[in-house]
Amino acid sequence: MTQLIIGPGAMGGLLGIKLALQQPVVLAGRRSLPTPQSLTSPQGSTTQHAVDGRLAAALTERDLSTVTTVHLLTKAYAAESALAEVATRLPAATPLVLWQNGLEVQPRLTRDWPGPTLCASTTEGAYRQSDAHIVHAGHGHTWIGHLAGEHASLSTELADTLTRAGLASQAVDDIHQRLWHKLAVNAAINPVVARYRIRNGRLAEPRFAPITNAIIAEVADIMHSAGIALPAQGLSGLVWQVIEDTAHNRASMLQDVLTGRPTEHDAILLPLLRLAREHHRATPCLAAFHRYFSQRSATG
Ligand code: KPL
Repeated sequence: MTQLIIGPGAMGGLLGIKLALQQPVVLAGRRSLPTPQSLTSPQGSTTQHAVDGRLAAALTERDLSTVTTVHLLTKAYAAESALAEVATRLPAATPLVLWQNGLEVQPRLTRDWPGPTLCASTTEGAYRQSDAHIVHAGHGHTWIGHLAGEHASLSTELADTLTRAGLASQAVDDIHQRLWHKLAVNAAINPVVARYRIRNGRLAEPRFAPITNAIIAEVADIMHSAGIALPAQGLSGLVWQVIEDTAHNRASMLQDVLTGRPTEHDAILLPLLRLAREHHRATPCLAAFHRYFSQRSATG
């Protein structure tokens, strides 16, 4: 009954620590983690947790023989290669849960992975203060489901497990739409704040608001043309609400830029650009941001 977590970043570490209070957990990554790990709660108290942190490539078939679920929490661009490091040594058809941003990797792995493949979308707030210290900055909610609405009982079982571990979760049959809404919000915020190196709240300033609104209009047009339901309050309403709620945040893509990591521009922008091409929609802003980040990553 072991849960394997691949990608021991902030959210992977938080998930590992929480689940380990109930059942065996292996936290696997490309480098080993110090143990114990400190976890600071949203209320500010810090606790110490022994974790079974391992190098993914060194895990043997025997280490993996009791794995009942794989949670993949790497960045989107690293998901498939990280999974490939352990895939052939896992029990046949092990259920897989994908926690990535965007919608690049989820359809591919749902098609190719031999076991049931679920997607998770979360609003839990967490960041790593160091290799040995995770801060759970704010409680959120997690939704779990299959892209085509299959595996309902497995989704419910997993959501219950996460909820018992202290991460409020719910199984849903519309995870595809929820991932699209998250992608739309990310597309309107992340490229702009990462390019101009600003916190989310500054998007409301006269210099940046027109850019944000132009992206919102392009994304809403693409979703509408493709028949993807827009959020109840409209895309603009949702995006500006998230900007207000996260005004002090450094968005994930900005953090990637500031720490010299690759950005998730493909995972966030490519599904939109592809859909726009399919439906003959114009995307000058989205295409310009995608070009900017592609050139940036090509030149290092
Ligand atoms: O999810 C986010 C991110 O940082 O990637 C947003 C919604 C942009 C909040 O910062």
